[in-house]
Amino acid sequence: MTGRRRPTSIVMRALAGETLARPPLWLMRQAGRYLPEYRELRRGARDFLDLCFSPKRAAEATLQPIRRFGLDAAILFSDILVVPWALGRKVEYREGEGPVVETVRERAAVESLPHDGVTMRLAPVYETVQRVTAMLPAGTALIGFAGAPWTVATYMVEGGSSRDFAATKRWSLRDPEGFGVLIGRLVTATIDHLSAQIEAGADAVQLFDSWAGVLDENSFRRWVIEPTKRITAALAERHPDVPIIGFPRGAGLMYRAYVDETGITAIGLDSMVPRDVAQRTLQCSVPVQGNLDPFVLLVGSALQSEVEAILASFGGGPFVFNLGHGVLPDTPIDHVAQLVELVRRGP
Ligand code: 1CP
Repeated sequence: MTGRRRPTSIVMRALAGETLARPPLWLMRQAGRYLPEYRELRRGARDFLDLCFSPKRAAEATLQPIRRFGLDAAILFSDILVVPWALGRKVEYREGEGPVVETVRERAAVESLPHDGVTMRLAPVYETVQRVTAMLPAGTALIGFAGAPWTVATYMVEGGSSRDFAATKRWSLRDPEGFGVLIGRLVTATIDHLSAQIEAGADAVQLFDSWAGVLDENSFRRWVIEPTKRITAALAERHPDVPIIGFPRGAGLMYRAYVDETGITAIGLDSMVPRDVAQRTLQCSVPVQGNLDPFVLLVGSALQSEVEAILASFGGGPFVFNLGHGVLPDTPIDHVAQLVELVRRGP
């Protein structure tokens, strides 16, 4: 079972380093609650994980934004927390509260996690990939994804979302070896999970390191760069032609080391990164993706000028237009349609 390749997709061309007259466009969290058709689909599912693990419905959620806006890539409908779930932890999504994860806070708990079976438990996700692959318009790429080990670890250690990541930072500083065992388990699970998505048909994959920005330099090297490097090395061996987009949100001045040292193919920029710096110091090495502020899209009044500024900064090199983080649930659909129009029209 080998994934089909979509050499005609402009996303794949940009990720391969080509500069295009009009950049490809997709949006992080392009599926989800801002779409009425998603809310309808969600009502029909028992809970969010049920939706993630129903291939037919998850495929539908993946395709909804493609049908509505004709974006250049679809992103698999799933979540980063399916990996802790596949490692045997309870995961629940409570309305208005965010995810709740059964905690892992010491080495003994890590050692009790199952050593294999992750891809077996996540088989419905790969079935979703196969379904989407069969239904996508030619020229629309399919992006698979996983959370990066550090970010997934924060949810497992904190038990959910966090403001200060206190428990994770304490553990990683007090007992780096024990915490390192958790990171190591997540590295392995992530490699297997991404490989299975690629084998089912994903054209490219993205690693979401949403909380990379909260670490000091040493910790960033140890818990963000090193694990990412191990993942990209293993994937490059198994699937040498599949691009890997790294998204170390909030990495700031560490973006450069991340690009130089991890082996990722392309870099996702958050909205805080100054574009002139990113253009000079990152786009010369790898294709860039980003970085419209999701609030600019939500409010709408500065949309045109921001899109023009982004195209002016990055349009002269390999570039994939995206947001700097996910679409916010209150974003008006019209604003997304306007954004697509503005990017298509070009500078
Ligand atoms: O109520 C609902 O319907 C659930 C809302 C929702 C959705 C639509 C969650 C809960 N996850 C998702 C899908 C999802 N998550 C996708 C696929 C859809 C798409 O992108 O179009 C992806 C790529 C994710 C990735 C994800 N999940 C990240 C990384 C990106 C980011 O936003 O930083 C993270 C951190 C999560 C965890 C998560 N899942 C859901 C919530 C509410 C959260 C917590 C976010 C937080 O702690 O702030």
